[in-house]
Amino acid sequence: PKDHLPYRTAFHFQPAKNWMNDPNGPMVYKHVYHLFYQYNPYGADWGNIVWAHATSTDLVNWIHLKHAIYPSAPFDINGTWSGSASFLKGKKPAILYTGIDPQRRQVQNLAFPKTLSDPYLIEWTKPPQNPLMEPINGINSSSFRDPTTSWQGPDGRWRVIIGNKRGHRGMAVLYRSKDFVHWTKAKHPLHSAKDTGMWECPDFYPVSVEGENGVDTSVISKSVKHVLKNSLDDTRHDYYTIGTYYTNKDRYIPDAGSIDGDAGLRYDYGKFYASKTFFDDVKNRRILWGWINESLSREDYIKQGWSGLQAIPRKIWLDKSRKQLVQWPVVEIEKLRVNGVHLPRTELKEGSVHEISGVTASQADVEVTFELSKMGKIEEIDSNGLKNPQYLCSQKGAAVEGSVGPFGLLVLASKSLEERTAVFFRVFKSQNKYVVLMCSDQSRSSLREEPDKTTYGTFLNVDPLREKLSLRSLIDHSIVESFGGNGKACITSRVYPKLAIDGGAHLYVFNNGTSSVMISSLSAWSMKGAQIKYL
Ligand code: DQQ
Repeated sequence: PKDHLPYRTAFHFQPAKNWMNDPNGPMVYKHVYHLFYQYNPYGADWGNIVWAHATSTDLVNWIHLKHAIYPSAPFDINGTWSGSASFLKGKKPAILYTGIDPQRRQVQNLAFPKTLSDPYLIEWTKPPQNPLMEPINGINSSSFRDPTTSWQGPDGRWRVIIGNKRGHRGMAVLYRSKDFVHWTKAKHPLHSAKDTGMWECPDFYPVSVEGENGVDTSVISKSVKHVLKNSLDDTRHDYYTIGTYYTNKDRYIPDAGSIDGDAGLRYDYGKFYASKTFFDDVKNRRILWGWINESLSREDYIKQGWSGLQAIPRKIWLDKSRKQLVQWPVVEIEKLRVNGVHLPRTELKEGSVHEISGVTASQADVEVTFELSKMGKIEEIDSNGLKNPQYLCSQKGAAVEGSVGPFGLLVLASKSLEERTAVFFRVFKSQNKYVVLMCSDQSRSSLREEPDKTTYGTFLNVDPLREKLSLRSLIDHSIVESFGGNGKACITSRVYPKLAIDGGAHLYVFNNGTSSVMISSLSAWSMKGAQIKYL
């Protein structure tokens, strides 16, 4: 019951209480989806980390099982940190994870399911050969963690990368193995980049150059490109590049224009960290899980007794341009939709705010598409303005009138709009080209002073004259996950309203620009809660 806890979510993945961070070892085994996660059994702050475990048959409703991996031997006695699952011959799952040893060194360990016939994989064992990889030969023992899903090269040998840094150079250290137990460090990392700091939770996988289907992690062919994602400890965001994996040299090289580090592309321009993908061979798609932390002080989340949730799992694939990825909430989440409200084609006049009634605004899914056929005068920006979209969004928030935009949604809004989170677009012109800015403005999300209300933003690679501008927001009490341009840009925010909770929450579509815009379609649904069971 969430009566005394208005910020608990209804359809996002979260444990009953306490601290949760990184998603670990996601996989599908015998048609059952598994999610493990970094968890503190004793409190709502980080510490005492074990691998908690839950399973699902639809990625929506979950059964929480007992902890799968926890400190039990010298090689992990001080913590069982992040890692990934791989499938060995005969579809046998194997987990590589980081253990913290008695000297507090980071080492890599292996765990196997005890009973392969059990689709829930409840019991795990650790082979006596652990640790399999140790921080020796110049590897810094406090920057050596988070093994990826392994892949097999054309020679049949296994490869895995481990996050690392040397000085301030971020690195993906490469290891190879014939039997998954004995691992040898390769001379060169798979990839590295200067001035990026520690690479946490790397993820390396192929994406098909055509269509939205996913491919298995070991697939190497002319019809795939590769993605390397790193979670940068320095900025706490997940960045990725798109490039080519050269198997002859075991090197990954980002495409020209695909930049390493914090000038590069992000999965999400709000909160989203330590993410990990897996290949779902049941539905032939690649799915992305990511951790979303609180925007509260440590004191406040300890007080509320829980901290952190997982984003709705997203299907992820390569955009037609081959220059960026596209993400979309897994289709299964749509089965929670009830009582749909559909707006006919409507002109959204300058300065208008239109309430979308009939949905539970604190727990909703909204999709809206705008058309900008007649654009009048457009705000100009120079190349400086193009450098920092988040800053631009904070300067030109929803309350700042523009010409084309701001227009979009006011979510988790109170009746008189003292509280609202604004997710919107604003169109600019720069050197005779249209530029679409997408923002999530939390500055007025709560009358409470304490939560962090930073505004987020990014540019959206859509031509607003030729294409419609679409926005989808998944709203779940204290989280808003927004997808612009059919998933070309994602922004996730955490908000803690005082008035706009439960029945006090409202949903609006607004236009604070001097040009009118056309809503070509708008649909909103109330969302049922997911079913969560505890074994
Ligand atoms: N969280 C884990 C580490 C990882 C970090 C520890 C990223 O393995 O580097 O809980 O959030």
